Amino acid sequence: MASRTSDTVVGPRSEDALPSSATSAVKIVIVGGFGVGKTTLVHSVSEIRPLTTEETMTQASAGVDDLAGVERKRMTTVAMDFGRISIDDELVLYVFGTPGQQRFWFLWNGLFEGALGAVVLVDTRRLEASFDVLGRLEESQTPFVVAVNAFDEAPSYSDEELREALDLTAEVPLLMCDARSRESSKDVLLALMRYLYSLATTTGAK
Ligand SMILES: Nc1nc2c(ncn2[C@@H]2O[C@H](COP(=O)(O)OP(=O)(O)OP(=O)(O)O)[C@@H](O)[C@H]2O)c(=O)[nH]1
Ligand SMILES: [Mg+2]
Repeated sequence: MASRTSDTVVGPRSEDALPSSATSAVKIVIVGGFGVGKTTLVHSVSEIRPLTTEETMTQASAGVDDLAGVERKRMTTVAMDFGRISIDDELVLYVFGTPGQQRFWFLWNGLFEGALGAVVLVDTRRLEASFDVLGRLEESQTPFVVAVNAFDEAPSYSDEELREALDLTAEVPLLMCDARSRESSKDVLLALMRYLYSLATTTGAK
């Protein structure tokens, strides 16, 4: 359980809001089960000091939070992560990381407002932690890509096995990543942008 005494809220500075040359800003969300690496990804891609609302997990979380596979985890997101990345001179992405713990999921509706798409981060040690997330995205018809965050001890599966386990349709992009790497995390965001673009062009949407 999170402790209210150890709030860490670190925000971007006001001058970080929008690069002066950017003409389009797109909001995307990073979702996934508890401890899959959402905060890590937002921090690794952000070109501004990210906003982060993490709290220390205490002994009181024993029996409440499923720490299997993430025993060393000490902090958890209680509201959101926020970062920014410029893709080129014209396009800037605002990246929102959601809380992974189900008891904070009531915050999702606000975080999803205006989002064009989502990245679902997955840990193969705990695939089932992604099921609810995927269901909610399908319900809300939010386009998404799935990125498997490769933890060292995690089992590796073929794309076919993963697609079957996660019940992904063939068109949903599935890729591997290392959320700690800026390049790898950026590739995930670019895969989402390419997917959104392909959906927009095939459906004739603007
Ligand atoms: N080995 C390895 N560790 C990682 C990777 N990504 C994240 N971690 C570690 O995994 C732990 C959990 O990462 P977080 O980024 O806090 O996960 P989260 O999804 O934001 O967690 P919640 O907000 O609690 O749901 C941290 O200790 C990270 O350092 C990765 O790609 N490889
Ligand atoms: Mg987090």
